[in-house]
Amino acid sequence: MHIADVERNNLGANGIVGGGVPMSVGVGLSIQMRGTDQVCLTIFGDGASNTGPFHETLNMASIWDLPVIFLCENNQYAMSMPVARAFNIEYISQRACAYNIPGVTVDGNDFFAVYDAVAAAAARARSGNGPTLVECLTYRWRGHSRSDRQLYRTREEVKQWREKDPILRFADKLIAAKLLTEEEQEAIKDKAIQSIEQALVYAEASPSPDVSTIMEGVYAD
Ligand SMILES: Cc1ncc(C[n+]2csc(CCOP(=O)(O)OP(=O)(O)O)c2C)c(N)n1
Ligand SMILES: [Mg+2]
Repeated sequence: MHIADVERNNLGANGIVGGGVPMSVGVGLSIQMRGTDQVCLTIFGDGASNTGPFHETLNMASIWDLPVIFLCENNQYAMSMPVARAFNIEYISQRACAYNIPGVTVDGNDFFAVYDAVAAAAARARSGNGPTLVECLTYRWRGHSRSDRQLYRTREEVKQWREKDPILRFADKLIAAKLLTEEEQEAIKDKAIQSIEQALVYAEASPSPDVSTIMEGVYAD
């Protein structure tokens, strides 16, 4: 969960649901003040969009026309809470109207639909017109955690969504457009599996960090 790679402009995920969203106002303001053509993309869940910081952030990004894209990964559940019980609106993107910014909902399992929506939001941000809320409809295939017995949903529901696998749909389109062969697809898959296996071997062979480093990177006000 807590991956970050500042050198590649990935400022990190946050263990506090909704906690990462407000960072986008700081990043957006920084981009605006420095006058670069960067855009901040902040990704959060359906559950996060029911937290207070989500609303405060959209409001502030809107009044200052910040170059931010709010991307809500609506995977239908916040732990065991289905969106149908947590929202009284059809689409989370409808909330954008409260902040006078565009809000769109796309098939989050369709690579091209997501690409187009994010590209349009990035173009708008770069032209100084401010943020966009993009809601991507998708699904969480597995339980929230290993101890999740998933009693709140049916196997049939999971099966139906597994059939909409975004990676396979993307590959099918590339193959149909003759941009990819089935052999190349297999080779990409093998390479990915190999790199994961190598990472596992590397991690298991690496020494545990020294106890003296336990407080590194930890701070409190
Ligand atoms: C402020 C806060 N409340 C509760 C939790 C416990 N919690 C961890 S994940 C989660 C659900 C998050 O749902 P969503 O935003 O939809 O993200 P998803 O897990 O579906 O990616 C909750 C309630 C937390 N980490 N932080
Ligand atoms: Mg969710």
